[in-house]
Amino acid sequence: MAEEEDEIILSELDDEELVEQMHDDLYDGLKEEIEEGVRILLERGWAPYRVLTEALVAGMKIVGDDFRDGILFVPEVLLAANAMKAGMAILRPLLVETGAPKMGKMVIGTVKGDIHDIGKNLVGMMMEGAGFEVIDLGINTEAEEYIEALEREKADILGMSALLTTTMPYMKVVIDEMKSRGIRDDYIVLVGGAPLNEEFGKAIGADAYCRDAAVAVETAKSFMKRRHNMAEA
Ligand code: B1M
Repeated sequence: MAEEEDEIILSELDDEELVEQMHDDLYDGLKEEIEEGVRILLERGWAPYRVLTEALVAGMKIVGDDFRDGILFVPEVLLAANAMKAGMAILRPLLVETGAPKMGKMVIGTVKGDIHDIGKNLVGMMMEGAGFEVIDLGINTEAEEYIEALEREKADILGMSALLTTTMPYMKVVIDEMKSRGIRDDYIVLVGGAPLNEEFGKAIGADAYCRDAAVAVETAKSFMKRRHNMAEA
């Protein structure tokens, strides 16, 4: 009886309480609760992007902070990541729904040695939502795989993601390989991931560092515009 009284009915919470509860549920890796929370917020008229940023990404930030501080460990973080992905899977079709003509094509992947893919997936979704075609190479991507996909797909943009300070230098390996093959300037190279910054992006020879998925979309759009203008001139 006492247990029943303690049970939280997500749909009975107001928006603020529900988002707070979702942060807790994400922290605890409760996949089904996250899926339910996402659905409730959507039913209440929340825009998919708002659900994504306020309920999921903000919740993951708390997980990340406690992981950094040694309060959470890999197994718990994996559960949280799975719950986050389940929420993202509901949002994905809504974010990518677009009748717009294709803006361009992007090849994206997390670099060699790195298995973090939530941020990369999010960027892919948002790019698709903005009308780009996205070829996702997944995690642990080698230079050769990026280059082969760029050429095969006749892509416009290369997107690379890295979440570890030990894997981010690999982005330079990829760009240097493109340079040595004389194809660097054929593509727009965008990089992102939590440990990067603008200075790093410049230092490795990328066209731009993108702080988050929304910035990646805006940056990609503006580079594509420039590209088209140059092609027309
Ligand atoms: Co990892 N991990 N992890 N981890 N993990 C971090 C990155 C860490 C910062 C945690 C910490 O200490 N606070 C730390 C790195 C420290 C460092 O390098 N200085 C760390 C570590 C150490 C590790 C392991 C080494 C732990 C271990 O085994 N001892 C290990 C590494 C494994 C490997 O890759 N070889 C590891 C493993 C894992 C899990 C498997 C448990 C899991 C990943 C699950 C998965 O992705 N499928 C995991 C997670 C979840 C994290 C944290 C908690 C969250 C990352 C995340 O998904 N964030 C992370 C802590 C943190 O980042 N604060 C951490 C949410 C996501 C939406 O944000 O990925 O930043 P983010 O993406 C953003 C932007 O960065 C940007 O846009 C996105 C959306 O706005 N962006 C791009 C990202 N990529 C882009 C590409 C672009 C543009 C923008 O291209 C154009």
